[in-house]
Amino acid sequence: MMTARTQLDLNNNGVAVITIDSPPVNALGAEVVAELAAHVDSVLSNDAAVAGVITGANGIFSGGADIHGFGKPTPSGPTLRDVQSAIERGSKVFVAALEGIAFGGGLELAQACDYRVARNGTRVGQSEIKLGLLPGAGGTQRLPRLIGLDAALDMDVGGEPISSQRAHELGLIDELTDGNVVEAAVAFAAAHAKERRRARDLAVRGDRSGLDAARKRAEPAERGGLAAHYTIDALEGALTLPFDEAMQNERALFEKLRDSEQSKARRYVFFAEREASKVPGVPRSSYKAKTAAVIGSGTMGGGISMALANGGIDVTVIDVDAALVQRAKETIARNYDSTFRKGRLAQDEMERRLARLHYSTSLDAIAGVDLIIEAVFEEMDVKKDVFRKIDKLARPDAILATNTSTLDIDAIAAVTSRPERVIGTHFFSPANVMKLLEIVRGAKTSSELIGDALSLAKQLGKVGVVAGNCDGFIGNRMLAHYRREGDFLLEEGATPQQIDRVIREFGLPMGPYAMVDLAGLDISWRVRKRRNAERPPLRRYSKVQDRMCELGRFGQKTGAGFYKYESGNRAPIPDPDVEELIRSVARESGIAQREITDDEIRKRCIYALVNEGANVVADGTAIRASDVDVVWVYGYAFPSWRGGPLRYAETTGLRAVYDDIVAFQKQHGVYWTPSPLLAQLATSGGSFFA
Ligand code: 3H9
Repeated sequence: MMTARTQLDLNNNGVAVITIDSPPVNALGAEVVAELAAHVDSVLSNDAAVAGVITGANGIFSGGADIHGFGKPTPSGPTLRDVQSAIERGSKVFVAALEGIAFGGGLELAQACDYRVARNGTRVGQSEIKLGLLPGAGGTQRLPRLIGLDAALDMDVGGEPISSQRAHELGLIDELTDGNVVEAAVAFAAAHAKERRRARDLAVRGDRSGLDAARKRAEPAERGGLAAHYTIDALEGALTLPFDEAMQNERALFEKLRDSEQSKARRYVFFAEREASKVPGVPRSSYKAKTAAVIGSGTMGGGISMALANGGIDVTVIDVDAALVQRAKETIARNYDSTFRKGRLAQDEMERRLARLHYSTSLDAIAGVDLIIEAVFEEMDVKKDVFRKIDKLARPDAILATNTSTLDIDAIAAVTSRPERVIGTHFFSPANVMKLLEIVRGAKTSSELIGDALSLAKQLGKVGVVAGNCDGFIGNRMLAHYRREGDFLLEEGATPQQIDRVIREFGLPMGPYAMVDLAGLDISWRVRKRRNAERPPLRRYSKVQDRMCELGRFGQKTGAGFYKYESGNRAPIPDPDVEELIRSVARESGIAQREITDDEIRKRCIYALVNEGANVVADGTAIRASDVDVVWVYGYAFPSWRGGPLRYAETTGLRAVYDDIVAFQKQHGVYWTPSPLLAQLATSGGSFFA
């Protein structure tokens, strides 16, 4: 529970200072807002006060409205909008003193003040859209009046925070300071006490051209874009309606979003992400690595090295041969340069990151570093060999991590003298971009090390999810079922392009076949060969992908996979040869082809995830159902507006999902054995999240 508190201090030569002090992020919950309202009234009615300053305690202004409050009945007390109106109606100048962060409703509170003073380094943002909301306290009305419509559109629809420096350039912040921001704001308020400057009185700069373009760019409303469309509608009100009417319009749109399934799902993901870092029996850690070595300089090794350098860690990239190391160095430099050219990375920051990267052909470079991540070929013997060497050279307290996506962590740890220091860190490709880090605990991994790995994930700006040690862990274990159904559907008559379209329409950015073409068919071929040895011989098995691999169709890198690719172009082109190959595999396997509906594709691919997701929870591979959803949202781009596979199943109705799975079992056999956990929840009216 947060302790709701605000303070009022009238001892600043007539400038009253109101401090929001409600850890952890000074969220504006009902109690905080009620106290704020009372303090604003006292400042306005106190003749000794010439002006007011509003600030936040503990180095931050505010993280915005209290997100916990959105699912609850509306409280009867004053709202944030009432506080804003009181400031605007009153006769005194208010100055917001910003530091740390001012997000969402926090930034909107500041916009209702006459002026804003910020400490350098503050980040400000209208982040509501990430929660499927829109700024509901004037962020679509005061903001375009302060910084112009196009810049407001960027902030409201993009949702990314901007620096105080940029906000100053845009006119959102009136003064920057390196010193004490409250003192600076008090001085500013005293100096401008007679100069009211209400955002609501300013004219909106801009026209509707940006709005029209943004509408075209936005995802369709029914496919995750609801908040974007409503935000644009609310911003349009700044051009077409008087201020108070536009505010009412904004409020009505905000309430519709707050009650929408898309926003509920995104808010669920917000809390699920934070929950994932809380692991029973694992102590909270504030571990930070300073130095690291990554063994293996391929796509994964290079991406992981960049992720580490981005997190402020000095990294040595190690590979056996100088040519490989040189190639990695060039690829990394090219990747940074391309991000810089797209305007997503400042030059000085790019240079700092590049300076953190070192290269070596000798394993000796791992001696002395805090963290070692092995990212060599996905082959058990190769990994074991590397770990034997690491064990001899690494510092006793170093973290020994393996970036495997499927292999047994315990078998790898067993070749070392310190299995308690060995952990799996499964990065997702491209590792410098994807937010998920699966942290795989071996049987002997120490709890402290798991805590440190979760803290490391945070240092890298990633979401860490702890997974048990099994083939594929959480994500890839479920993926195998999704892919299997895709391949069976191909044999039964669907085409790769049909399946990919259905999955895209469901909300993933890529279907399974565009994805496998991108990742390379050879990667999963290797895993399949290993798994084939374990598969009961009479079980149905699709040979489609093996046949493609035998023809050298490894995907984009060979110009052909499930699609054809023109040289230098990543756009997939449907290929009649592939359809013929699939037909011939179906004939050989005695499978009669038929028309497959989109509905069947969606259910068989997504429910395969749900069923295995339930097994993953039941056997403890995932600590909780929401961890499964976090893995799928951040590792596989499952649409966050659906919340993840298990939440999706719940909103669809567990009973309905279960009944379909039972029907699939009758038709297709053993692969569709319903998860006992799903069966139990579906038949008893239970919930994964109870
Ligand atoms: C809004 O403002 C609507 C308005 O337009 C209209 C109103 C009418 N509420 O992330 P962390 C908790 S919508 C409640 O680990 P960090 C969080 O759950 C809101 N709780 O720390 C966690 O709790 P726990 C718009 C919140 O330093 C703890 O704080 N605002 C809120 O890495 C620490 O969080 C946003 O979208 C909140 N608003 O990052 C901002 N925010 O320890 C959303 C955080 O129990 N928040 N908590 O797990 C963030 O982006 C990040 O949390 C923040 C801190 C940058 C603030």
